[in-house]
Amino acid sequence: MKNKKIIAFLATAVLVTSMFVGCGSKTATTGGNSATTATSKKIVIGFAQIGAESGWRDAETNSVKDIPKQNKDIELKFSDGQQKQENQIKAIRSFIAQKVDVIALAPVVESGWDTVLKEAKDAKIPVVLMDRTIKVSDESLYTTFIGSDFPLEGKNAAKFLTDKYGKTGKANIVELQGTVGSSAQVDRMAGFKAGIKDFPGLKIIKSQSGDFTRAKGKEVMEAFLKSDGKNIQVLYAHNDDMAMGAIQAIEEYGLKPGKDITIVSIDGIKDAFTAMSQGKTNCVVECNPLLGPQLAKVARDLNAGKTVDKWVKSSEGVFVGADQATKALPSRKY
Ligand code: GYE
Repeated sequence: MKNKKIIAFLATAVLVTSMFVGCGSKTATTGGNSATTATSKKIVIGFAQIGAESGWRDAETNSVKDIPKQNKDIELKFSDGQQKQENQIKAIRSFIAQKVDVIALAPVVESGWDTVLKEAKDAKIPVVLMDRTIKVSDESLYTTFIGSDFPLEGKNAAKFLTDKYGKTGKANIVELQGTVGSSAQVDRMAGFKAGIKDFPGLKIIKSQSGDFTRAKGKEVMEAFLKSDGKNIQVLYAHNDDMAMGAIQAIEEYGLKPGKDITIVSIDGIKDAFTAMSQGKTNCVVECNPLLGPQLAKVARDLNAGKTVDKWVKSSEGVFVGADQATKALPSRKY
C-alpha cells in the first residue's frame, strides 16, 4: 500500500516535471513526420465506419486503424455502424460532442445525411467522406471525398465483356448488386449499364442485391440458378465477396465458375485473385481500400488550414485471367 503511494507520487512528480519541460522549446520529430512539440495537441479523427460486410471493408478499417501507429500526431476514435445509418448518425453526433478535429464518414447509403452534417458544419468540424459518396442539397456539407470512381469501375467491368463478346456476341448476364441505395451500388450499376448499352447481345436478365456479403451473394446466386440455370452465361458482381459466394453456389449447382459462367467483379481482394489464378473467375476491377494514408494527409492539411481537393481520387487497375492473377497475387496487400 505504502509502496503504491510512493510510486504514485513519483509518477506524478515525473509527469509534472515533463509538463514543465514540455512548455519550453523542446520538440520531437516522430517517424519522419513534421516536428511536434511534446505538449502540442494531437489531431483527433473520428471515423464512422459502415461495418464489416466484406474483405474490402476490413482492409479499409485496418488501414485507418494504422493511422495513429504511423502518425504520432494523430489520434483516432473508431465507430462500427453495423450496417445501420442510424448508428452512423449517432456516432457523428458523439464525435461532435467530443469536439474531434475531423469527422471521417463512410456512408452506408447516399441519402439522409443533411441534418447531421449541418450539425457538424455548425460545430465547424470538417467532414471527410470515405469510399462512398452522398447526395446532399448543399455540397459544402462535406469537405472532400476520398475514394474511387464507381461509374468508371462499372464501365470497366462492362468493357471486359464487350471486349470478350464483341458487337455480335450474345450473353445473358445476372447481376449481384451491392447494398441498395449506396453510391457503390447505384454507380456501379449505372456505369455497367452504360458500358453494355450499344451491345444488344449482352442482356441483364436478373439483377438483385446481395448486400456486398458472401452469404447473401451465394443465396441470391442460388436463386438465379434455380430460375435460369443454364441460361446464364455471365455474372457481374458489384464486389468480390458476393462473387466468392456465387462461385460456391455455381459449383454446388454443378457448373464450372469461370468457364460455364464468366465472372467479373470489383474490389481486388486476395481471395478473388486466388480464385482467378485457379480459373474460377475471369476479371477483377480494382478498388483501393487502403485509404488510411490519404485520410491522415487530409486531416493534417485541414488542421494546418490548407484547402484540400473536393475529390482525392484512387488510381486502380483492371486484372484479367489466370496469368495476370498469378503474377499479381504475391504483391496484393489486401
Ligand atoms: O466495394 C465493397 C464494400 O464502398 C467501395 O463497399 C466500397 C464497397 C466495396 O463493402 O466490398
